[in-house]
Amino acid sequence: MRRFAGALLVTLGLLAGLGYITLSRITRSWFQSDLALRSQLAVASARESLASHWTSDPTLLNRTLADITRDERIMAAAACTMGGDLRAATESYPAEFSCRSVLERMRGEAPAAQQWSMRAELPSGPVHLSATLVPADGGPLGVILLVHDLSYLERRDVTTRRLLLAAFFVLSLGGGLIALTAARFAWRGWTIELRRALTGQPTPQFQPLLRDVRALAERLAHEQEREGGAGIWSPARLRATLTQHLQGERIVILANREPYVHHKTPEGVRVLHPASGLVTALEPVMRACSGVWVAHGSGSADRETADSHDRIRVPPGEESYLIRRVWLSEAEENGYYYGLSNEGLWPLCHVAHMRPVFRAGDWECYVAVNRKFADAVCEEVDTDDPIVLVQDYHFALAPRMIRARLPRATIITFWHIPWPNAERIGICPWRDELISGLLGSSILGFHTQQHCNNFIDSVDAFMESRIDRESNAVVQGPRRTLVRPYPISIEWPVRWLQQVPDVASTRLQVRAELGLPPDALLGVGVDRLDYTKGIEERLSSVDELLTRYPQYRGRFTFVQLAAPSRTKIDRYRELNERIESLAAEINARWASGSYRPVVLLRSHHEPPAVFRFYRAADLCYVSSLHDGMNLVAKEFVAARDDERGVLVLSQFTGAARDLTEALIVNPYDLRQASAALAAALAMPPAEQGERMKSMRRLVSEFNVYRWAGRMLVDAAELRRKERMVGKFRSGWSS
Ligand code: ADQ
Repeated sequence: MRRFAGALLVTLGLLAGLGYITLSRITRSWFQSDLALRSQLAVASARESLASHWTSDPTLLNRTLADITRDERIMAAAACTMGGDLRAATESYPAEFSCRSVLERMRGEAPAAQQWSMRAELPSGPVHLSATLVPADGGPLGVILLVHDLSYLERRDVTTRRLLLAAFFVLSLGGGLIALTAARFAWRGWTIELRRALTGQPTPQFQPLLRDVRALAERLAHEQEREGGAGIWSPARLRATLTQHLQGERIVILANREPYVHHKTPEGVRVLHPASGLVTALEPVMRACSGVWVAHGSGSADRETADSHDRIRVPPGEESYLIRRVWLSEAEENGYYYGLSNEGLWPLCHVAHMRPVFRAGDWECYVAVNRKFADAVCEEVDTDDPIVLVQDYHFALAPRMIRARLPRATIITFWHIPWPNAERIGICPWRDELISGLLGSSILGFHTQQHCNNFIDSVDAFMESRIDRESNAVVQGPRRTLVRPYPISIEWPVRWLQQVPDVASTRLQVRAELGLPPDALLGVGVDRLDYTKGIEERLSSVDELLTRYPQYRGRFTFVQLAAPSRTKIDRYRELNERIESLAAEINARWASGSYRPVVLLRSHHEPPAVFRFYRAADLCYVSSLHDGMNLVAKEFVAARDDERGVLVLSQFTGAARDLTEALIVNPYDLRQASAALAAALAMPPAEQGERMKSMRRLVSEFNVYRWAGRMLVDAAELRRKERMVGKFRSGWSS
């Protein structure tokens, strides 16, 4: 940018210099012809007087010459005979210009001319000398020599130069400023700058990246084109897609977590909805499509509620699909779930500075459990070319295992967490097996293009295969695996909202339950208690907010809903303790009377309870240190049908690419995050409305039915192609 501004200044300097030289030449030549004309006019107007006094009284001729020199710029005048004798001259006439010498030069340089002139230097300064013939009937009477003062011309030159210098300075300053502004606008995204300029937002760092907005717009346009622009995705449209593209085939989902967990309680068996992004996204899809969900039966009452084939029809009261429960021993669960999946793969894939632990025993369990689940899937299918949706990092090996038993199956695997770069994945002792297992899929989905790129780079680094970069596919022998981004989302509208009162009443109720005044400012965070979610950073930002913005002390309360998660793992227990003591520390620092800035609700909340908090809050802060997507952000947006409330969102979530109207922050930067919280609390309702409206439009359109629909449409296309190739092959061989 500096080089560009420098080059511009030099160019402007050269232009100004050239301009000056040209201008001064032109004005000089104009001026000389102007003087020559003046001399001619002066002589012509005095012609009669000159002619009458030429031969008579020299005193009168002198007076005529003196009259001519009344013109302030004519210094002196002389009358010469054609023979070169002086007839008369004003007092100031310079001796340097004798009649003879001037006439000689005139005759030499312009023999036939009526007038001749030259520029000359006298000790007093520059002058212009002109010689003009005095016409008469019988030929010229003589010559009038006029000396013009040119020193004012020099003075005018100096003034012109100064003016030009000033103009150059102003131009270069203006040009420099324009260049810097243009460069800044070009580099930082002119729309962001423009919007900020228009709305006067004080926090440019919270603004989305233009690249993401553009990518989003392109994605929308592309999808609308492919899907014939058939409007918003809904359960009905998803069902229609299944019928249209896949002849209404049922689908089999393989996921570790089941959508309904049956627990024994003193009051009897209770059904719980687990706190899981995967379940949040997939359950509505299953309701829309029907089929079987194969999962670990983890509830204490799961066995007694399942039938003899380990199946149960759900949702309770609206039965439309099956859960097939797979039973795991404690050792299997420890090795496969807690060990390899959550102490190995989870920290491996999230850049949250937690070292992965790889134990050979855990790996053996992981392989065995993947086989167990793959077998269960094969038992549940009703054709030899079923559609199977394999979910997440718990089942990296299952796609190849299912493929081995059902070669014609369409296997769509979705990886719900980030896929790291090849260097990082390279530290896993079983990276080749993991990648190879995933390549058993027909389609492999990630939330973002970046994760797809990372996966393809990992294949490139560690596997024997051909990469078709044109169609983003990995080819191994006759098999292709398409690698595609499918950003996950939530159902729209969210069914739980029917059980939650409107925003105004929920605001009052929740504040009353928390013992807060009705006008208290409320922030909310909702997470599984996991170190990738940045809960410590979030609470520290609240602390920083109260330190730097004293006006919120006593007025702002942050409620953190934290569902205990993976509590068998030491790190999760330690995190739990750290968060508790951090909350206590912050509360001790800012407590006054009954006021406590942090309310920690460490328990699982059923979805309607979670949505109550979204509705009651003034802001929601999602501060993940790394997150595949993050559905909490989208749920908050879905909850706010009043188009109020501000989402503060970590730039390290997949959601930050879609929800560009949130205040985007780096959660590690406590100053920035606290400034964003302050900006959210002070944001005028109109701006909140604009941002929320735009995010709601996006989430409603990019809902989970679209996520599933797009994958199924891609699967259908693939099946069509494979069937066609199969037909040709059998034609060739017969
Ligand atoms: P998760 O890591 O589980 O999901 P997320 O996407 O935020 O994270 O979903 C969490 C879900 O659990 C939400 O529906 C939320 O409402 C619920 N929840 C959180 N805390 C709760 C609490 N205290 N009580 C009850 N419910 C709670 C993984 C990836 C994400 C990805 C999803 C879907 O880590 O990046 O978005 O899968 O692909």
